[in-house]
Amino acid sequence: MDDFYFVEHAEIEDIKMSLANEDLPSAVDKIKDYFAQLDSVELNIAVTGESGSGKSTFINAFRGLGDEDEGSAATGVVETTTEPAAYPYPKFPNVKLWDLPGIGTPRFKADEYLKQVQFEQYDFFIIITSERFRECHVNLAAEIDKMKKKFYFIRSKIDSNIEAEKRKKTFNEQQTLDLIRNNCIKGLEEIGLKSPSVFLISCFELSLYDFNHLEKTIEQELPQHKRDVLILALPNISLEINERKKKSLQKNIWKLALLSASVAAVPIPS
Ligand SMILES: Nc1nc2c(ncn2[C@@H]2O[C@H](COP(=O)(O)OP(=O)(O)OP(=O)(O)O)[C@@H](O)[C@H]2O)c(=O)[nH]1
Ligand SMILES: [Mg+2]
Repeated sequence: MDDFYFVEHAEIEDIKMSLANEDLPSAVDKIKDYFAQLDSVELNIAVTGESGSGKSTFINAFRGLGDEDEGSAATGVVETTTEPAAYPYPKFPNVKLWDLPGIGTPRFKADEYLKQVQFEQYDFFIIITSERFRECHVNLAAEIDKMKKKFYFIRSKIDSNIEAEKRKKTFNEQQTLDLIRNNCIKGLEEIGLKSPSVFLISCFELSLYDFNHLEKTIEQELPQHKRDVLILALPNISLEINERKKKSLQKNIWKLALLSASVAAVPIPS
């Protein structure tokens, strides 16, 4: 599957060859194989952080579900997640978000934690905090890096901070966001991380703050075949995401057109 990224170009050439040789059925078979392969691409996203940081709420939001919708992750004010639990996208079951147990308990050890949650199965990790980043977050990030996996830092519940700051006469939203971001970055740098980036998110207001930027960054850093699958699975929360979906679909339109044209080209028995 790792070679899939390169298959696309080779495969296009292959289909062209079949067509040039006037072998429509074999070109059609190749296109069918391509779509079957696309259906089988798996993407596993691990979501971790301290208990109560908003992991389960983020998972629901990232799948376009409300906290009380059918199939959503349980959320609440008491500790709810103790085992990794998979939450597939309703229309793309091979794309899964994993709700991992909370980190940061006194006995927390990053290497043991990663072993316990079977880190190899995830494509990348999302590390969430609703406050400052602490040593447990950085230790975990360092350990994930050691395992050659990617991670993204999220500072959650930004809506609560904005609401609280609004009560001040000198309130300025951009300044508040910059302050939170810089504070998080400084905290991460102080405990040993170089040039970290932090995404500010409110799961209650996805179209605000850095949600779109986070999605775009993840997409850009994924291999091509996984990128297409993620784009299609994401909820339609902004015009920008819809545009990206459109582009991704447009890439495959010629294949679908050829498939449908091939139906008309089947010889009719006398
Ligand atoms: N205001 C605000 N509250 C949030 C946000 N995200 C989560 N919450 C609230 O924070 C509380 C904890 O959220 P959960 O998603 O259950 O947290 P968790 O990290 O899954 O917690 P555990 O399963 O116990 O580890 C819930 O009451 C959520 O409604 C957010 O973006 N904004
Ligand atoms: Mg939870």
